[in-house]
Amino acid sequence: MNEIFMLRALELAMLGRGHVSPNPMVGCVLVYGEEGRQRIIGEGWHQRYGETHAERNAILSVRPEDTYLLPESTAYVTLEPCSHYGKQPPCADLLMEKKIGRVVCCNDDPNPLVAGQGFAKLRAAGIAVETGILAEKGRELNARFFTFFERKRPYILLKWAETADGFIAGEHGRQIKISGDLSNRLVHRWRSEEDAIMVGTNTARLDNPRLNIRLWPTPAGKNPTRIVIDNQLVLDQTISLFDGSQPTIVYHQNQAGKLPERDNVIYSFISPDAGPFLTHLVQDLHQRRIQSVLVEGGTTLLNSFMEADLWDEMRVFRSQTMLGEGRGRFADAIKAPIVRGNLISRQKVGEDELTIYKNSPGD
Ligand code: AOF
Ligand code: ZN
Repeated sequence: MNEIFMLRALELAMLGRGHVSPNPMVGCVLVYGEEGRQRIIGEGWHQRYGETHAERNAILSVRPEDTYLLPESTAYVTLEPCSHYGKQPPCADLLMEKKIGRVVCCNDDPNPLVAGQGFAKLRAAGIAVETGILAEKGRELNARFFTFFERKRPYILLKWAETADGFIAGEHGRQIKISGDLSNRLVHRWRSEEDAIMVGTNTARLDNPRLNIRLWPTPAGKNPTRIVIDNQLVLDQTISLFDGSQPTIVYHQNQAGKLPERDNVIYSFISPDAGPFLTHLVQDLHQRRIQSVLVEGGTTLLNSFMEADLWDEMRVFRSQTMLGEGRGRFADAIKAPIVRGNLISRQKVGEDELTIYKNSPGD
């Protein structure tokens, strides 16, 4: 067993980022021969939601004159081969049909449609299976997919930009330019990688955001679903979020509210008597099969996610600009949330500093 091949499979899997959700990113490398004189005879990855899986793409890439080598080859797959008929036929069956010699994986598939049955099928066919290789890397790669199935909620990323003196907005929430152009472009890239983007009522009203990916246009880039919380249904119907250009979900608690009919806008009621609002909201997102949410503010919403301990990752831009230290006419400026979690990375993005933190259960 050679970890270098699994690293290669992980690298291939990543090529699917932003294109395969709600499926996982999966890579597969087919390696022929004994330790010391191995060679790759096929490679593939899951490229697009609904299309062929990694294993099939790897098998398809093998040159016809090499296919006889498969029984003496190992398939390095980042995730347990599937055992069910979904949009694609089962990969476990394909590997059996091709008489692959051995299968090595990072992780078991948490999807209940598979969950161990892929490995069981392979073993029953006499194929040697090893799992748990570079398991942490595999889980990190598909953190959204694993969180969705294991915690029954989307992976939650909190993002904001703050001034050097710790403000997120001007007086009474007035929008101020904080992060630079490069950071803003990076945020649009992040949006293209997540299933949904969320803002609270004040941000929707004061900033009138479009929450699209206009600064990261890629042919395949999909605009995420927009989510806004409008508890009492007070938002003006002319704001950009209601322009029908992207699917938009409005969460509210106003039973008596009259819901406007709008293209591409769904209203979802959460009963004020139901218990913790955010817990219900993330459960509802789970039911809608949304695997990840980028929460873009404002402070109240970001803080509520932190207080409910419903978050997985924090991405914070700190600019070099100073707002004025909360004095004088800035006395009513809005303080940025306090960061918490484990420091993962810190880097420069243009003139800004980007710091990423992750939440780890129990700390
Ligand atoms: C694999 N290899 O490359 C992927 C797998 O609807 P389908 O047929 O595309 O199946 C989707 C499910 O299959 C997905 O939820 C996950 O459990 C598994 N994805 N499995 O063997 C792959 N993408
Ligand atoms: Zn499959």
